[in-house]
Amino acid sequence: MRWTILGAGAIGALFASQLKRIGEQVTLFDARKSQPSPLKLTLTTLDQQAIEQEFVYETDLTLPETDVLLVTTKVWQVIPALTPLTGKLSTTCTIVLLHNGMGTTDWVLSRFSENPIIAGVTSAGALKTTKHHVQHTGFGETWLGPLNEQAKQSTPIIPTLNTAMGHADWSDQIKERQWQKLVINAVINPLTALLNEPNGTLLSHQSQVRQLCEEVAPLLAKEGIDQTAEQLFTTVMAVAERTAKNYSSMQQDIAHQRKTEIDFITGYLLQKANEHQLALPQHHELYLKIKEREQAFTH
Ligand code: KPL
Repeated sequence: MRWTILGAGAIGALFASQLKRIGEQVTLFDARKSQPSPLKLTLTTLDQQAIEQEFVYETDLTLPETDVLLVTTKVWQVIPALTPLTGKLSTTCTIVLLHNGMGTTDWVLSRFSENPIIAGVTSAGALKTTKHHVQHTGFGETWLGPLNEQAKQSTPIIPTLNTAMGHADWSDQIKERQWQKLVINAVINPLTALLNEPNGTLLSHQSQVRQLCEEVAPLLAKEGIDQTAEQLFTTVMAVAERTAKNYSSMQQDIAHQRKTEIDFITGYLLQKANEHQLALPQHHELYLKIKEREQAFTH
């Protein structure tokens, strides 16, 4: 299959490298670049092999050579990055949304109404140490679910991703998995960013983690997601433990004075809570604190 990766951050670079490693045709896309030179990238695999590869940039907005467009940008870049492709992208191209946060799907479904659209959630671990090096830091599962009728035919994607990443499968509960990941990110990311600590620090902040899970559980119930506060707490703590030495993406964004994904993580939770007339005061407080930090360097 022919893949184009939109957003060569840690996860995008990992998927690009792992797909190329198994012989897939992989290009990168960045609408802001006109004729960029190929990107040299070294992948360090889970078994510590170093694999050097070179990726060319696709610049034709129809992506004529692409079967699957994998969107791995920061969530706030999704709409600006896809906008130049609207009305141009070949309608046979499958779009896979594999980013943190929620709140982009309605826009993508309406602008690319003829394309197969898939939502994905991955727990694969990746670290981009430089522009030219990505490390596969942890095995993770990748779950995909169709967001429209056309996407139900896109099955060849699964075995290919499964071979490349060690796991990929269809999920008929993709909405539940997206919400679960949203809660993981809404708890781990702002807390670790504000504490300026790796994820494992939350093992000694369990009561705050529990309170945040208890506060958000009624919202998930309103959204039809069958997850108790206790289940959410167990899931969040398991991720914090499994990724104890890793720094969350929001900790890294704040530490490097970059815009964070808070609007599409906690901001999305607050917006949904508002629609259901629920209050999330502790999540709101985290939101305000991150916005305050972010505004200190984005203005
Ligand atoms: O997805 C993550 C992130 O950092 O954005 C977690 C799961 C918290 C791992 O660090």
